[in-house]
Amino acid sequence: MRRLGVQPQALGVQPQALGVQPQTSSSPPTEEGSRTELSAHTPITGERLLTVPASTAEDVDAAIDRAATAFRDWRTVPAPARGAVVRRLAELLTAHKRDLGELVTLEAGKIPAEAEGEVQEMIDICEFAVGLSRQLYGRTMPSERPGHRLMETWHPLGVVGVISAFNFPVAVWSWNTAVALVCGDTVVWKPSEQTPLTALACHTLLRKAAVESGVDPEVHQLVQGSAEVGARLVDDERVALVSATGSVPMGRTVAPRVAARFGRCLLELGGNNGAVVTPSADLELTARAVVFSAAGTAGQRCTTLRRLIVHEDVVDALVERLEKAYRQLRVGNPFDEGVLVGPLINNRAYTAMGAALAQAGVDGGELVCGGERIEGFGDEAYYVRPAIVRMPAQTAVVRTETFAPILYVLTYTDFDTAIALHNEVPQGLSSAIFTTDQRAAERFLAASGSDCGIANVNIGTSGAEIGGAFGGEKQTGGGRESGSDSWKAYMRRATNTINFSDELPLAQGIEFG
Ligand code: UN1
Repeated sequence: MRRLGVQPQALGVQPQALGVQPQTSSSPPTEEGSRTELSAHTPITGERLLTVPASTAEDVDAAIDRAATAFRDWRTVPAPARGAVVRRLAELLTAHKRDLGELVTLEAGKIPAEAEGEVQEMIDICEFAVGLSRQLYGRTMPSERPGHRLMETWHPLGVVGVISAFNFPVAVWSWNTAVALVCGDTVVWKPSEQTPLTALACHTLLRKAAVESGVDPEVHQLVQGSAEVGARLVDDERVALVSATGSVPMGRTVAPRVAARFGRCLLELGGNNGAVVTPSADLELTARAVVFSAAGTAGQRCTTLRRLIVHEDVVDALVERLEKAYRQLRVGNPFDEGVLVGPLINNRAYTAMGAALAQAGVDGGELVCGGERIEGFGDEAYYVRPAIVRMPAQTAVVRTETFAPILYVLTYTDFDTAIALHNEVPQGLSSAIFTTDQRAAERFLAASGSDCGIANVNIGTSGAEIGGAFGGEKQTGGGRESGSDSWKAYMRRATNTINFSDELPLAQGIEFG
């Protein structure tokens, strides 16, 4: 069993082994003002771990400049050769899986099994991207003109700005970066302020992979700091694509600013994921899936299950099972054996959870279990018992994403009402149905069913594999990352018409002169 000390080293976590060079004093002030520091904290105890320099405006500008310069050569490297650096990255991630997982636990507070799962997700997307590097297919279409060929080619886009969130501090970065690199783009990464060490470790491993593969390491840049640092990526014309993961309010700021300069945006914003449970559902399987999706990661996934819409015939039986399982969940220091739920990221998350539960009570909700803080980890460490609340209606608080482990249970009598309730939220990321009735499953997946980017059958809303496209509709922002053909967002398409005849026929049969 590993217990947390003040320093990550006390855990056996070796940031230096991963290339993380902590700073103990401020770097010198720059022309644009004094350099500020970014403190890495752990939500496990609320203690400060290490300090890293925050990027100044000048640093961000220089990073974008280096990425833009590196792009000029990188775009001409054959895609399979670009894949070599991603393949090497996968090897390094595999070699450092445990260390990286521990850093993720330390900074994001998720349990080691989930933290290592996140590192595995990085390895998986790297493997996907290596394969993709030989499959950036364009189409050939029949031309309407004799002696002509019509085709599409895909080209690298340029510099991709990646803005990522604390809760998946490494996987979401890798979805973007592995794919962007094989597509021939260069990357400037602005990670969450909460996870600077994890970011430094990944950045260092990628640059090492680049050097070992004979590639210019400037293809990847890291900038650290507050939202202001991200805003510089958003506003800079040299950044062709801004891929941002975070809250809906963040997306509302990013999208119009990128659009104003005709840049591209890929948004993965909030979710308020629901699951419908029909009378035919296997309740044992359903309960297990619900507990992982709703309470796992302390409810801090964008794919966390937040709304359970259950048929009136089975609602009592299911809630009873869930309550029993919730009461057995061990909440505590994620490094401790048997713990399944770690801390909330910070005081803000804790306060938001309390406010949501209070409002749910005002709305007539009945607390089944959970919601209480568990003391004894430090004043600045926020551990809560995951909560289940039975709601009489889908009130505003249920329609709002609260990034904490609250599961609202709603009841339905007819299937159309269940679908309507399910879709009656502004977000559209992930969804699920638990049923053994094929008709119900198909109706949920049909055009008039779930309106989300992810719709599952007999699987929870969280824990997607990298092979599929990941993202959602409505306020979730519409972007797709990770597998399938998401790579197209990282490239530009050219349509080419080639005339190999000695005539010059015009399209649409036009005669000109
Ligand atoms: C996120 O919470 O931003 O599907 C990403 C999942 C993970 C990714 C979550 N593979 O839950």
